[in-house]
Amino acid sequence: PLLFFTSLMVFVIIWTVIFKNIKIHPKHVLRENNQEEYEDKNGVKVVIGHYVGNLGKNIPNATYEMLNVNHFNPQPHAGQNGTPVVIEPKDLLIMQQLFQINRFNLMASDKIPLNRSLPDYRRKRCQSNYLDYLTYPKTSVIIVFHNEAWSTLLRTVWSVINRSPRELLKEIILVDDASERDFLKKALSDYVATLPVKVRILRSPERKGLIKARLNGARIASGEVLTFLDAHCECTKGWLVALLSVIKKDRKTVVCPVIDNIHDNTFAYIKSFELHWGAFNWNLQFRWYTIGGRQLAVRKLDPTKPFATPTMAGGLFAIDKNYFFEIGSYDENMSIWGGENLELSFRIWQCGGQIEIAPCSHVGHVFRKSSPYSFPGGLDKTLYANLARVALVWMDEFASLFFKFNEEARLMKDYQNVTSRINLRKSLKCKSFQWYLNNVWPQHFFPTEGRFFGRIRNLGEDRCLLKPERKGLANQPMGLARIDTCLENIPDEMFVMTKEGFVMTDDSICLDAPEREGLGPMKVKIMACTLYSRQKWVYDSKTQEFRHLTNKKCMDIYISDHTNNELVLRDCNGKNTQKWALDPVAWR
Ligand code: LR7
Ligand code: MN
Repeated sequence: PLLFFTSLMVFVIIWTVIFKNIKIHPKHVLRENNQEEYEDKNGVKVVIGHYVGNLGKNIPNATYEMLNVNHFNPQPHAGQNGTPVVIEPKDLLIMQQLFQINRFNLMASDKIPLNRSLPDYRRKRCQSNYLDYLTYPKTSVIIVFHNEAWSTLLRTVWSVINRSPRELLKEIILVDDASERDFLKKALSDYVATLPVKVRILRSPERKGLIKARLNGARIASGEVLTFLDAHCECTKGWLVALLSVIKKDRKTVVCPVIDNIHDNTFAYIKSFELHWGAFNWNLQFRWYTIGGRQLAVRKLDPTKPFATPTMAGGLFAIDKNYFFEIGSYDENMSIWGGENLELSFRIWQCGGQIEIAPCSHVGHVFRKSSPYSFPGGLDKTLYANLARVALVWMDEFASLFFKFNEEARLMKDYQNVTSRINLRKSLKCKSFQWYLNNVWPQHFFPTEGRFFGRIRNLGEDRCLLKPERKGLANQPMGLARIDTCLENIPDEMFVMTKEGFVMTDDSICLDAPEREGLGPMKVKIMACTLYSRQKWVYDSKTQEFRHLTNKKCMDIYISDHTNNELVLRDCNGKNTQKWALDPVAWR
């Protein structure tokens, strides 16, 4: 058998070298997947992924033909080990044109081999965690796409093939959501037939959107677990076992990887913080915030242990297939893009399941600044209609808060028939949204029972607190609006004050001031909520003073001239600029 095995190996290597035209050094090892492994001069192990059917070699290059350019100029070492791609100055103009097609740097992506190597991003301890992986449930990986680029789509596929134990990977299902590019038709079908893993392609005859496309993929999946990925991801070592082990322990836990960033311009792989979880703001936009105290404690004890998250980003997660259908899969009346991640998250938590992030699972995703697709019927008919459905079905009285500040969604709301989803909620005996906020996300900034919600108005100067508009809100001075413009009912003027004394506004922003005096007047700022005592305040309804809990000073307005005024802390003096009214605003 040894002789047979060696001669087989020799044959395989000769075959690959001749037919795939790869020259390898005698001391190098060529793995089955065309990744070459060797030790460099310093004895450091190097892994290089060779080209395996990038565009421009033998695949029709429709996107470039559209622009009438043929730029493809392979760089075998581009992007290896997650490094950034450098584009030569002479190519910059074409690079910019190509960028528009997918809203990421297509030229850079196309230079990187489809099976580029990536470092192991996990903590050391993760390596010994999943030794019993052969007992885990098997999975179907489902990837939906609409007009995706060849190189990003197939690099996603190759990263799954290269970095998942074959024993756990039942199949990869690609769902083509009515793409309009030729190379995603026959060329793709022909190419996937050559892959060492079973890859099936489902085609939607018309554009359905990612929600219905995923549902179609899920229905035909033969794996016990469904693992969803966006079409521009890269899975890193150990990503799958860390997900499946969670589902093996409890089939009602839905699990997400840590989502790293593949830079939209350089395609560098950038590891992200493991200290974030998913939540959302008053506009129902998905947001990453710092994880809660209980989860921090879990991480301190064991940073490899999965921790709970209030919501998921939506694109990357694994779920037990039967559980997925038991709890109502997706809302089929949601179209194209958006909102389905919150709908699924609320449903899982409110109906008895849970969502976790597995820190030993790292998957990269190309984050883009804008969307390359058309939204048939416009954004209002898709995203806002989807979000209106989320609110109507799952958010109880808090739906009114969302509709109050979102005209687009408010206009769509009366056209939604959500009866079947409400019935689902009843039949599953799901808990209330208030329960969800209190128990799953106690750090939330929604106006639940016993909290003040409204404007905070200064009596001396007729101004009210205003969340500054600029991005990157950390450590900025609090804004102040003149009272005549202060009645516009915009969310930036709304504050929640909790029983514990935190003054919070949308996006987990809190009123903050230093505990001890430094140089100059103490400024009141806004900061990401930490729920530490420096963010605690006491409002005295008799004296109408707003005092900082630890330094006992009073919130005051300091006006130096007409354009410049600031919120500061001063010794309490009973003057009118230290008097504040809390004006409640009705939202129910
Ligand atoms: O009509 C469409 N049909 C599709 O098949 C529109 C899109 N798609 C595909 C598309 O090709 C892609 O593979 O759907 C996938 C998601 O679309 P993207 O990548 O354009 O959007 P995104 O990355 O901004 O999407 C995030 O939000 C979406 C809301 O509907 C989905 O939940 C995505 O899965 C989600 N992506 C992630 O969670 C990855 C991490 C991003 C974050 C945070
Ligand atoms: Mn995406």
